[in-house]
Amino acid sequence: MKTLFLTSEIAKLDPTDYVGFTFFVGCMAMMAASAFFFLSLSQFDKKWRTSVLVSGLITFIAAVHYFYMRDYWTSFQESPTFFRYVDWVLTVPLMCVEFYLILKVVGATKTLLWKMIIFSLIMLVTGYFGEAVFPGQAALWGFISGLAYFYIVYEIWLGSAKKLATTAGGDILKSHKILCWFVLVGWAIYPLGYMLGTDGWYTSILGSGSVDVAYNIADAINKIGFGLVIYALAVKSQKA
Ligand SMILES: *C/C=C(C)/C=C/C=C(C)/C=C/C1=C(C)CCCC1(C)C
Repeated sequence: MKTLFLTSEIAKLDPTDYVGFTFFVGCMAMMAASAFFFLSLSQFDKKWRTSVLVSGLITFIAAVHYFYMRDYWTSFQESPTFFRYVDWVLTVPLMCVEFYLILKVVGATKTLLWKMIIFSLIMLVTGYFGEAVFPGQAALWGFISGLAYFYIVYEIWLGSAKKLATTAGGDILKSHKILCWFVLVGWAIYPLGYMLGTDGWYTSILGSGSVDVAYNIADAINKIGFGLVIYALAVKSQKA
């Protein structure tokens, strides 16, 4: 008869592993933010509850992925690229939904929503091709991904989303502007991280693994910060 050995292993985190440390902090930050958004839900009326709920879903989905990514990193000391992109494919479209939800009162259409979702998916799928499937052509795929990214930036800064926000005015316009800055500056950290992880740009300067530090910092800023802007808008609008 075969003897079965059950070994339970937990990967050790080396105290000098600063990349692993950012995965740990990312886990905790995403969990804490989710608890904050979810537990605040009962203070909002129906209209704002959905927006704050989506903020919580974004950080919650990220928290679960960060659990897997932290484990993957501590076990293999390798970028968890697959989990990373699954996380983004789920959370970035939800951020597009946030733009749509706050602009719905002034007539945002589903067409606008779908346009943003489709371009964000093009951005992420082509980015994945460059990072994981065809790393030899990282520059080409990164360029295509960048075009889709700029389309999203255009749409919210100058396109129809901007026009709707102007019509809405007041707190909605103010919050829309802050979210626009998140997409222009906060999201720009990702292509910089992509270049850190791709040979030929500047891998030699910071070493591999720095791509994950860049992505982890960017996720904390963009997912939690973005959610807090929505939360603050909900609090203000409800008071008015
Ligand atoms: C919560 C996750 C977010 C907000 C992720 C955003 C990701 C990006 C904006 C990624 C952009 C990329 C480029 C613009 C070019 C290179 C490839 C990517 C996918 C890293």
